[in-house]
Amino acid sequence: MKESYKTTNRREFLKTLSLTAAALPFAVESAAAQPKSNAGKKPKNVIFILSDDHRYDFMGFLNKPKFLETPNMDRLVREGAYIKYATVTTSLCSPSRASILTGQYAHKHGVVDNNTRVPEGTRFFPQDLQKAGWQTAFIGKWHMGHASDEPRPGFDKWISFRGQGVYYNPTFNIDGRQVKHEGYVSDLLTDYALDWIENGRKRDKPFMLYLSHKAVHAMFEPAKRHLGKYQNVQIKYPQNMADTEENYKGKPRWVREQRNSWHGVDYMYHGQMGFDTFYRRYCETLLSVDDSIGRIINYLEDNHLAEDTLVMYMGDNGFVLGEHGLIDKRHVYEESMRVPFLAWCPGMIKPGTVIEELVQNIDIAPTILDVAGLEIPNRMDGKSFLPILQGKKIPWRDAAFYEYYWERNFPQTPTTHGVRTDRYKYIHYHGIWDIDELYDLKEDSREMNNLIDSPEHQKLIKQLNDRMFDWLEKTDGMLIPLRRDSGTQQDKRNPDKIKK
Ligand SMILES: [Ca+2]
Repeated sequence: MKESYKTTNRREFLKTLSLTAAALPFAVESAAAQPKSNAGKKPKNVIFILSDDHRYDFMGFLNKPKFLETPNMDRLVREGAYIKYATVTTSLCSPSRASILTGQYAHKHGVVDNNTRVPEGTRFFPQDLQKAGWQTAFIGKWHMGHASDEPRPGFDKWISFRGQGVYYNPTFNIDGRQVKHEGYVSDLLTDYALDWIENGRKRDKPFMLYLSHKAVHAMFEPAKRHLGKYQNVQIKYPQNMADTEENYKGKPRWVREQRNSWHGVDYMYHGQMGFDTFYRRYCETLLSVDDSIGRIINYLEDNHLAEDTLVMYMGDNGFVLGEHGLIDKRHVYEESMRVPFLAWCPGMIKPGTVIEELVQNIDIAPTILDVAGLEIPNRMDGKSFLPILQGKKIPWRDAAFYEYYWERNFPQTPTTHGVRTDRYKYIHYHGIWDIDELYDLKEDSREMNNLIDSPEHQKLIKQLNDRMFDWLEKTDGMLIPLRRDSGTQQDKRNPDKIKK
């Protein structure tokens, strides 16, 4: 089953993309038909569009789920680059957002949970851009600390809201003023983004727009025009969702235990939502993000900015929809660690580019600074992938590292360290009496066959463990951070489902 699952997906993917085969990099015979290479050319401007909790494989062109349509994401893939194995260094909103803005691992920037405010003195890459004469705007969800929506350093224009915000009729902090709105948050943020590009910036300077959506975070509320669109679709449950001995053979105990928690399919958000509604609303809510991408790129084309502007679309972390009996993120399984990542710049990126390098969230800041022609500061852990977008081959990391710190108010996921190569993933837990994990992702993309006790993999496990601790030691990651109790307590088990 594992192989046929994989093969089908691959076939579906190729079938979908074959509609645009003329421009595809793996269609060798079409290589001669490519437009003249733009390698080395840099765009003048950058638009970074971030979504919240959008998982890597829920995009129309990947055909999973089959009913989901994301024509604008598909267009970015067709006309730009699909960064296939993009991952985050921590699969949680605030830590990942801080990693994007600083280019640093969570253990360096210190935002290790969703309640920690960014430490004073933290430097964000837009501050460097501003200093270099760029116009910068932050529009949307900041969510590093819940209490404040005040403007942060590095932005000429600031439109944001506190914490998670709301989907309908939000109040925004606009450059320090509280302004009430009527309407749907994704549409309003896109309105403001386009208005700033059109009217808000100084036109003689390059610009960087950071458009940060609330969607598609729980509790999902689609735009009215999308609500109910998928009401009658049949949902295909992941094969590894059922509570069977086979599904949990070789898995750590905490995984099965988490089924009956805020983040499990048996006690979803403490009984607030059933799985089918959850799945449908997630897909419907995502459509407003796709609409937003479409409006942005259409505007750029209509206003002759497309060739000069690099547009990147990314999710802040993945999301699990039933795999292993779980929902949400935090752990290091593929659905949580991987994120959607697309890049579009008709003046620079060859249409249909598929990038297989292990790009991570910490690479965004260095890449944007590279576009601006700035040196990458030593404080950043990431690396610019601008040359890769330009079609060049450069030395790149052969392993992506991962960390997640246990949270008192979400105690169901343990502190986790991980390392993912192009083939293997090693997972090492801390502070829990349980087993570690090793997966061969080429043979077992759903991470069901734990090889941690396999005799022929012991040498590899030792190597990956050494590499992981070398990484932690070299980057000052050997201390586990302790934070004061904070946040609401999503820490219950459903008493009806506890086995006596
Ligand atoms: Ca998130």
